[in-house]
Amino acid sequence: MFEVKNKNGRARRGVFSCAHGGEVQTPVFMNVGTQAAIKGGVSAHDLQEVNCQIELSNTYHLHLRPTDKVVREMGGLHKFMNWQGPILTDSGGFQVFSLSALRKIKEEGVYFASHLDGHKIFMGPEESMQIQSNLGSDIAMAFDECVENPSTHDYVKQSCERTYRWLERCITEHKRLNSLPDTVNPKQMLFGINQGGVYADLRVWHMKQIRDLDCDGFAIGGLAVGESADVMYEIIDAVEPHMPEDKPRYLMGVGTPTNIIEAVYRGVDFFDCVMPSRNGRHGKLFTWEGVVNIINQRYATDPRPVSPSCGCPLCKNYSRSYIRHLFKADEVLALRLAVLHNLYFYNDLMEKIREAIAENRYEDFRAIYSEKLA
Ligand code: PRF
Ligand code: ZN
Repeated sequence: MFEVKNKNGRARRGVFSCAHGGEVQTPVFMNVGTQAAIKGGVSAHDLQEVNCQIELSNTYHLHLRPTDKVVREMGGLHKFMNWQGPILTDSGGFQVFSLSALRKIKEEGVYFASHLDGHKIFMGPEESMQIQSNLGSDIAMAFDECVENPSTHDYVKQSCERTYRWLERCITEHKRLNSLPDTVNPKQMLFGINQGGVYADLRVWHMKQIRDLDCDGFAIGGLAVGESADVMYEIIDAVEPHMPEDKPRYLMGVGTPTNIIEAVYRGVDFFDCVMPSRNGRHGKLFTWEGVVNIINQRYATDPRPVSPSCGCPLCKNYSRSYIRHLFKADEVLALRLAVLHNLYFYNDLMEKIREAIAENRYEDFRAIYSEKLA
């Protein structure tokens, strides 16, 4: 279920619901727990404290370890990680390309070697749907090829034609799995993924091909893979007018606060990114005044919280001096507190974005924060 409640220019404030959890307010940032845990020692329980609305996990990683069979036997991903809110699983169609060695792409799917122990694996649209069905996520992503940047127009054309055929196979298999009597989550949704590299003509062709297929939402994939932010915005500008108005739009793996503000401005509703957890683990803390590199000497005796207005477990309890000390002393608590802070910031950013759209002042919000946050 998805409903757009307000529009402010192309920016949309909406409400989404699925089999788990209450209503999800969009635009939303999905908090990334690749292996059914958030890196930096953050649990599903902690996610509630940072106002997370949706968690995201990965088909590729969980298939390799502990395997989707184990997760299924444990009652599905919600029970396994003890997160009762919505979960989206990425299809493996990106991780196979970014992590595995020796991959060979054929019409039937991808042959590759595990990044853990090198053993040979095959994954195609049907396998990806079967794994995601075993995981029991609320939203399954279609199996796609995220092409490298740069790639030739010829190659990208062939690839996105194949990704289109893969989506048709995903839909067929997804319907079959949802109708089996012992399916973990028979209400699992499926989102299609637009590809086409940096070529606007291919992007639009592909979007027009997939927009009428039976998907619950549509993602824009294949961006934030090395092209400039301006090229990314141009591609969103080209594709967005061809996306259904009444379905959620998800920009995969994006991005910085500024990237998110700019993409919301162009009509995107869902985001995910490892940036808050990855940067947090390196002592880079997001604030409304910009990024604070907490390891800097200037914070050694700074008694203030990282961000006075922040309601996260770090800012409510500890000084800049203390968190800096934890980083310098290599305490794991440093990572945990920093990641909690950054996730809180991202979820807070989305809330402020939603308020601005609802109050018809998104243009002003963007003018202030798009530059300030970067
Ligand atoms: N496809 C899938 N997952 C993704 C991407 C994609 O293109 C990206 C690209 N930024 C991130 N995650 N399936
Ligand atoms: Zn904080």
